[in-house]
Amino acid sequence: MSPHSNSLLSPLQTGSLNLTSKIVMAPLTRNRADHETGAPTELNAHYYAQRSSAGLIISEATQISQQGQGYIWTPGIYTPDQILGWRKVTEAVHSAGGRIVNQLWHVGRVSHTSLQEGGAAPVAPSAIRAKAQTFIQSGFADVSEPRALETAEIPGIVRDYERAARNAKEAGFDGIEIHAANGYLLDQFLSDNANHRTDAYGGSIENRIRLVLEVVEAALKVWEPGRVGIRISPRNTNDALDSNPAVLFGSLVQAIDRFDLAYLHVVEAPVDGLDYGDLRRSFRGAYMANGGYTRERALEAIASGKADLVAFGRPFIANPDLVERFRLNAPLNEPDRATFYGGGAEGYVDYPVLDRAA
Ligand code: 8OZ
Repeated sequence: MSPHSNSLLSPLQTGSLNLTSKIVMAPLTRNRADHETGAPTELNAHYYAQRSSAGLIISEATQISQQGQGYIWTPGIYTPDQILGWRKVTEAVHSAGGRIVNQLWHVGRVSHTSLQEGGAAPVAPSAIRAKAQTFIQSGFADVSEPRALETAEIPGIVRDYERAARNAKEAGFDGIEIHAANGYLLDQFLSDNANHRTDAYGGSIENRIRLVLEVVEAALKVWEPGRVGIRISPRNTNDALDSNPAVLFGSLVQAIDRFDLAYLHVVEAPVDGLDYGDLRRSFRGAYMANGGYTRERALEAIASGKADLVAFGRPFIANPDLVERFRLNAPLNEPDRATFYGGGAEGYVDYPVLDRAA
């Protein structure tokens, strides 16, 4: 990694990504893609462009295939329409001086038959239903009973990631982030409560991390490593839980380090026996911290060297000019939960920026 100053607001080059500050817009599911095609729209382009002063924008989680979709109205990156839609987004962000990477997503068992082709069962490492909910056309619903992937199907999933990575490049993104967090497919393979497989993808830690490593390798067929990041969440949501997350995630990060990726993005919820400083020290690329950070905590994390980058989610929903507000230590708008998921412009592109005259 290139020399980096220890100030939140100063630039950072990591890999081939030149970031104007260490303030990152976290991936945020907003369920406002075109309802027919799953393609991003002009409205989505406007929303991202409004936030282009972020040091880096990570796109909302984007399914790599229809099978990888788990919520209604999330965008995809597997059809020509979707590539064109994302091109509007990347062009709008670049014209406004920003950078944006595409978060590649397969939800695995966190899905519902109503979102799957032909009403099929969602796929998972093992046929174990998650104690989790999703939202579908009719509102919140329990996730459906999944079926276990055949060993012979796994190369096809890896190819879906590779195709998505290639599509993201065609769509004009600056890079990609592999979503291996929050209880979705890759996290399900990692976690021993969700992965009961007896083939080369289950059992030992070496086997459970295999799919993530194959997906990284697939991404690197398309992208240089300095434009690829990965997100993990040792304390899982969506019911993917491992019996020994400290050892599992320690091993995973050590294994990933050899790829020279641009960054490791970590949802830092407390986990027994896991020291996030240890994870950070076993990774040579930039360490991106995420999880309820405030301006104060972020300044401290960067100044003390605990993190190289800090990702903010909800503050970016409500404050398109979050970087400017942090610079001035100005007050923040409060996000409105009622408009987080689905809907249109309201609660999406209508949060005010600071009045500079004031
Ligand atoms: C909130 C609602 C739906 C999906 C994640 C992609 O947790 C998500 C997500 C968040 O990573």
